[in-house]
Amino acid sequence: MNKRVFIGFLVVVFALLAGWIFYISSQTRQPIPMQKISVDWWGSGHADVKSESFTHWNEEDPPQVPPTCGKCHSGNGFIDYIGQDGSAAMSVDQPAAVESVVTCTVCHSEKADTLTSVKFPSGSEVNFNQGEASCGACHSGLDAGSKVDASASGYGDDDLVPDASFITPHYSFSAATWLGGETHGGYEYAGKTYIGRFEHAEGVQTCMQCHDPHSLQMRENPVDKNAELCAVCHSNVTGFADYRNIYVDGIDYDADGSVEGMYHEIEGLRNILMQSMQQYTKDKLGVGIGWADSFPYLFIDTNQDGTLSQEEAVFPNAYKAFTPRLMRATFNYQFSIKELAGYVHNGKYVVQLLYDSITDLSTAIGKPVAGLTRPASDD
Ligand code: HEC
Ligand code: HEC
Ligand code: HEC
Ligand code: HEC
Ligand code: HEC
Ligand SMILES: [Ca+2]
Ligand SMILES: [Ca+2]
Ligand SMILES: [Ca+2]
Repeated sequence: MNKRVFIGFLVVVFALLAGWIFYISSQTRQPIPMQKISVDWWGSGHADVKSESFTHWNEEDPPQVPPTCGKCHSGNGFIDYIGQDGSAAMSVDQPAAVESVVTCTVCHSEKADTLTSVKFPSGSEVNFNQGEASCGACHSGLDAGSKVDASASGYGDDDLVPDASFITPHYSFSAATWLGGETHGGYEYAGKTYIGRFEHAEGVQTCMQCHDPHSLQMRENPVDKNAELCAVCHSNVTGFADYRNIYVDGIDYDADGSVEGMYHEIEGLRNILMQSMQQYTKDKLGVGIGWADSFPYLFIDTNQDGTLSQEEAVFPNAYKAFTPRLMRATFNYQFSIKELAGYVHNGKYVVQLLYDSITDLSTAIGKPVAGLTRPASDD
């Protein structure tokens, strides 16, 4: 091989190598530095050891999270639930530790990696992508709307159910909202059809496409790192505060005369539902009702002035006069509140539930609410 040919050969090899390195580095995503992951996680609610979610049982004797609550309120309990501790899978077999947060090993283990389906309180089982089934397992809610029928069966719609209490879906049941009529998280009325999972749009269709699993915040915009994730499609969005003003179809669901963001349409319907509930309890049961953001949420509006004073919103004044019709409505009312992101996860499903509860109450109080719109189920 003469010198010239050899140099030519080297040039070709070098070019191929450079090309290959360029190709590889453009293909493989840089791994996220461990330090960033830790910092992100520490800043999230999953790491908040002082939150009510992880300290609620601290005063019990002994301080333990009971098995029915342990799956979601103790990292240690979740590890038991998936059987990573050697115990039976899909059941919490022992009381779990308090102040045990959602640590790295809750989501990163052999059993967590192979978890691909989630059982919902309605009994429905739904397949999830790898890594997202854990989100679904803890953000599924505790009771589905069907619990109302189970508790009130045998009573007429407007009969008082003895010893009844407020049946609620629990908190942050985002996966149940997202899946809508596929998992029947809300109280779904007989003869009505409900929107299933919120397909939304390409790139924002699953938990992990929107949420960073460590910070839990919204991911970066794949097109423009300086813009919001949502701004790719919702051009009015420059920050979190604008999410509430997003609407697409331009429908005035709550008939207040203006087309507003999905968040505000839901809020409007919820206010109408509260007025209907107040009218219903006053007319049919002779008692006032109101909602306040403290357990158990529904209280007697003693002086029936339509609002709850501080003296009225106290535990001993909890609302207890439930009929099956009122249980259905109050379940959906709570469903629209205790998942703060329902308007993003599946707004139209929430609108359907509120609309149907308003309609159900109006047949009893004989006062139809005009102009409201129920989203179609076939979108
Ligand atoms: C072991 C149960 C469990 C798992 C698994 C879990 N979460 Fe959570 N999550 C919780 C609890 C409990 C809270 C409330 C924490 C608090 O109050 O500080 C929460 C809070 C949140 C919040 C509210 C934001 C915040 O910072 O508090 C978001 C968003 C969230 N989780 C998303 C997810 C996603 C996405 C996944 C899957 C990658 C997931 N969660 C997996 C139990 C869980
Ligand atoms: C399927 C998962 C799941 C189960 C099971 C579960 N919870 Fe929760 N719970 C949650 C999530 C998620 C939150 C987080 C709310 C938040 O973001 O602060 C929560 C919040 C709470 C809170 C705090 C409410 C507040 O206002 O901050 C209490 C109290 C609570 N749960 C009690 C219980 C009890 C008691 C049980 C057992 C009977 C139970 N939970 C079972 C998921 C669950
Ligand atoms: C709530 C569940 C959850 C918790 C808690 C969690 N992770 Fe993750 N983690 C995930 C999921 C899901 C992915 C895959 C993310 C994806 O596909 O982008 C992931 C990805 C990763 C990756 C790969 C990142 C990359 O380059 O794409 C590392 C490393 C990691 N996690 C480490 C940790 C550490 C360390 C902690 C604790 C500080 C932790 N995780 C806590 C769910 C979790
Ligand atoms: C389209 C993007 C998107 C998808 C997909 C998505 N989320 Fe969210 N999620 C959000 C936004 C935005 C918020 C905050 C909204 C707010 O607080 O106003 C949120 C809030 C939450 C919260 C806090 C709710 C509360 O009551 O405090 C939880 C928990 C959560 N998401 C879990 C999930 C889970 C689990 C999935 C998958 C089943 C999921 N999210 C899918 C965008 C998304
Ligand atoms: C890739 C485009 C795209 C991205 C990114 C996107 N969306 Fe959407 N969004 C849509 C489309 C399309 C619809 C209408 C879907 C439907 O009605 O079935 C929609 C509907 C909505 C709705 C319901 C509005 C209504 O009137 O029914 C809300 C709320 C919403 N998006 C919030 C968000 C948030 C918050 C983000 C960012 C975390 C986001 N979207 C990111 C395309 C997108
Ligand atoms: Ca177990
Ligand atoms: Ca409106
Ligand atoms: Ca009052």
